[in-house]
Amino acid sequence: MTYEEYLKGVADANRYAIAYYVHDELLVPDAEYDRLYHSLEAFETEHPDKKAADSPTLKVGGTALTAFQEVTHRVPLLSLGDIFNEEELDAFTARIVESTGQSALEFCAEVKLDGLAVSIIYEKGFLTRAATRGDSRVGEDITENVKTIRAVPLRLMGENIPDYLDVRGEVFMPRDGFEAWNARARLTGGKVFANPRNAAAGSLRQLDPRVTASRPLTFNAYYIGECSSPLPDTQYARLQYVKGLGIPVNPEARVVHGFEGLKDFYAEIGRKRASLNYDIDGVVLKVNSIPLQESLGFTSRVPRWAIAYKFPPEEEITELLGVDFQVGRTGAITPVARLKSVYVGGATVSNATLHNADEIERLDIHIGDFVIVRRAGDVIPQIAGVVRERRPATAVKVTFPTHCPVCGSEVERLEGEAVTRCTGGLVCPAQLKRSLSHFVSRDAMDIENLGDAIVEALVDNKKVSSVADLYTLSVDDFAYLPLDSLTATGKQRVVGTAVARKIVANIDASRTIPLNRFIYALGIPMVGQATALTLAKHFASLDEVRRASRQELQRLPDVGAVVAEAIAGFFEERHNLDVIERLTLKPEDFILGQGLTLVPLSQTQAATLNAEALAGRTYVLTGTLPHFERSQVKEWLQSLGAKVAGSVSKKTYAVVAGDAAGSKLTKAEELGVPVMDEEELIALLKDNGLDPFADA
Ligand code: 9MJ
Repeated sequence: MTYEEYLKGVADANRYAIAYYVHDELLVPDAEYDRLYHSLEAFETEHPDKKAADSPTLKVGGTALTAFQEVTHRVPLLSLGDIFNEEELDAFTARIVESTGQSALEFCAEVKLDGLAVSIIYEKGFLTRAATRGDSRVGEDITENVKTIRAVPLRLMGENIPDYLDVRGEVFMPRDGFEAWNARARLTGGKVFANPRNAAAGSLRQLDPRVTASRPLTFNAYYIGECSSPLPDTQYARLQYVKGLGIPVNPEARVVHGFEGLKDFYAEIGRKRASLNYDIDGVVLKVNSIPLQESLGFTSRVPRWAIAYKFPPEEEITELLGVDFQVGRTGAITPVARLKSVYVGGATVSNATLHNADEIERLDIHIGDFVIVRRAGDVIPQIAGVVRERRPATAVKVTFPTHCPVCGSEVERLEGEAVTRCTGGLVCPAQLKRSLSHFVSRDAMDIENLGDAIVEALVDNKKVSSVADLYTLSVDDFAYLPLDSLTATGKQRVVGTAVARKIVANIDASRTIPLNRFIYALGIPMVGQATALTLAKHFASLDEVRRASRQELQRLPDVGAVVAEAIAGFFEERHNLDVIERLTLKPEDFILGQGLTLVPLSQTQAATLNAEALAGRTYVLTGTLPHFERSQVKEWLQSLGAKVAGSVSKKTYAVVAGDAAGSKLTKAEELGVPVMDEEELIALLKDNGLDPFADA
């Protein structure tokens, strides 16, 4: 690579990054970007003296500092006044109408990002300094840390780059990055953050920029503190100007009119709040015209032309009443916090996950503690922290049980594992109930009418001690099963003959089942529908899957060492083999005298499938399709290498929508994600060698 080629490579890489982070456009595939990046790295290793000041390789972070330097902001960072209701909004707009004499006011309405305010200075187009807000006049120099944020360009882009620019905005951690970071930290014993704001603050306050570089931070600009070039004369146009220089701005910002426009914006963002990929704590409303802003000026502390209109919080304090330990299908014991009900993040919360034993230790949580509950987006409620000062003297430390709360077997925690498990296996009624529920579920054996209440009753009345026993049950076994609930007249409710007949017929109908569904139904740890399908496609029979070595398993797509270990380990357990044998051989005690028949994938499917055809694409299914079940469509798409997700995002490749499609379709339309109907889906499948009508 020549020096000229290197410089062009740097410019290209930066152009791709700005397209991605600022304009949400992918100009080249990831692999192409990676190749370019590595070639730049290689050149820099050979010619360290020629390394460009805006090379993307600088994003990994340079040498560590010993302390942060103070910096005095040439123009102080603004803080905003807060309002909480419509009356206060009315007062805010009325004041502006009165002092400007204008009634048709235009505002720039923005979301209020909940991160850390920073000032970033560009000189002659290059990022030269970044600082925290501090006390608004004096902050800390965090230049090296901010330089590692992928969304922050090291060099501005475009034609008329100002000599000097001080741009302000928020550094924050997106929710997906925060969740992924914490999930990993919980597995590996790393640093767990209470919320994305703390995560962003903690990540920026690192003396070693390489640590900051490892955290999924991003940035949105919302204000210009100072600029040497003439600027547009509205806030909204200034945001577009900043965006044009290659600095990301939040896409929700827009111009609205008058009190009604502000009210609508607040309501609309409020509805959208849970589905955004970042925390916001309100909206920021700014008079759009800069000359009007200047005429309005400041009160002693805050501008008269802008206000923060806050949302109800996504964190609240409540009391920990107790901790339950739930036992899952694989014996994993999950602590669940029972809370005094509290309204938070748009819902009443009375339970929150405590994840595992480490989390209980980390929080040093006591029954009777006041805890901070966080409920943001569609993630299950979490305990973000404990308010230590409010711990009552009577509080009792929570300890993890040494024995299973359901069956009394010892619990064990394997080396390097985050979870603690009950060792009782299917002797444990809790595990048996969950195994049964999974076994009969729609994507597994699809045995209808056999809901959780009946499964509970079967186990509690000792009608079954493994999933194989299902096939030995008669109509009478079900008909007189007592259910937990009472009838309206206070009598014991039972399943009844009509439902019992249906269940037995449905059990019977499940005796012939595609191999992939059966593998999934077994509930092998780490084996979901996609992996089950991979196994069924690769191996002709269950026997072959059972006998496959760890090495053989690892050669399959998407099967790593951990999954291979889980599969092989499952088939090494005596009681699992016993259950499978009873299910698939034809023991006399089975009603109708017959076990299961496992059908391999049909010839048409197995022979023509190109398992990579749709690799890298994520589809979302919604609504009712005229001819096919969603679970069937999901299998087909997965068999062609696609992923099928439950919710729509910018990364969704397409949404397959049937009748009565709801919010997912709306979301797809909002995000501009392509939508296909069943006919288009059939064409797609056929184009890739899969005829959906062949198996019908
Ligand atoms: C936040 N936090 O998202 C401002 N902010 O403008 C937005 N903060 C702000 N604007 C001037 N969108 C001072 C603060």
